[in-house]
Amino acid sequence: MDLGADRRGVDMGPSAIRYAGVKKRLEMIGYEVEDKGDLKVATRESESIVYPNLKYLKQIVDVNRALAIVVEQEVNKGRFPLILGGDHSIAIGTIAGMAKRKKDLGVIWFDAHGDLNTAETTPSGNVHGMSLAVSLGIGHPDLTGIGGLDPKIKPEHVVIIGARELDRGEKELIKRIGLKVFTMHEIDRLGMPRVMEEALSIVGKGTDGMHLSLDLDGLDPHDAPGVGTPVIGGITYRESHLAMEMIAEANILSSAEFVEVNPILDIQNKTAKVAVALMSSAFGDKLL
Ligand code: Z70
Ligand code: MN
Ligand code: MN
Ligand code: MN
Repeated sequence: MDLGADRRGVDMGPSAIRYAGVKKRLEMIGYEVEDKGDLKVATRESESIVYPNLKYLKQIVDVNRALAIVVEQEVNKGRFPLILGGDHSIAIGTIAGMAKRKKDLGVIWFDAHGDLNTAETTPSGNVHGMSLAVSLGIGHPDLTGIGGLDPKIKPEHVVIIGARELDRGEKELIKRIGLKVFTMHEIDRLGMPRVMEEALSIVGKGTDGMHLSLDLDGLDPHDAPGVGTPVIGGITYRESHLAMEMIAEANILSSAEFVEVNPILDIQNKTAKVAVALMSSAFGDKLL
């Protein structure tokens, strides 16, 4: 889906990730992989914007309702949901589906952005900049109501890693609800090993599972050029791998999504290949 973002092309992200060999790579580590195919998403050209501060609200709600249902179904079968994006608005459906089974879901939100806007604070009207707020129960009721009325996650179980472009309203919300954010400043200062130790201790405390929501723009554009909103000064390829390896070691991951891969802006599918490499580390692949 790309209805949650301005730049076109992230709707092709899942194809690029498949083409980069995600299924083979996960099978090589020893997993049984079933590709459920794509969700049905409205075509932008056949739709129109009704609310400029919540662009394509209805279409995004429809996709996320369907996603929440399939995620819940797969978890009920004992499977691990791995979601490929697509713009980051799909986190709303993933987390809503997981919340049906996990009352205290921990979340690592790996991103250059906070995705903590609402219709009132958004500078763009793009729902991909609102998905974490929505999952916390803050936002338009059509979005926060997907998969039930209660907030899907609690602020004390969430960490953001890699933030370097937060809007004013997002900063205010972070302070108001006491959200833990490891900005690039903390990563520079403490180093990725300490950041991940602290992050994993937060998302592992009083929780019954953990979701990884990884926006490829959390990485530096040098390593991940194929994203809709590149922001310089990001997490390196090596630091990201270490983060994924530490997640694998913690052994608490219960779902994951890799989003915002934009093949139109990419260089020879590099960003999709990076996504696949990071997935293999998160799923326990070792160098030796
Ligand atoms: C900005 C907004 C955003 C991703 C850009 C940008 C949000 N804060 N999220 N790319 N993944 O429009 O709300
Ligand atoms: Mn994002
Ligand atoms: Mn982002
Ligand atoms: Mn708890």
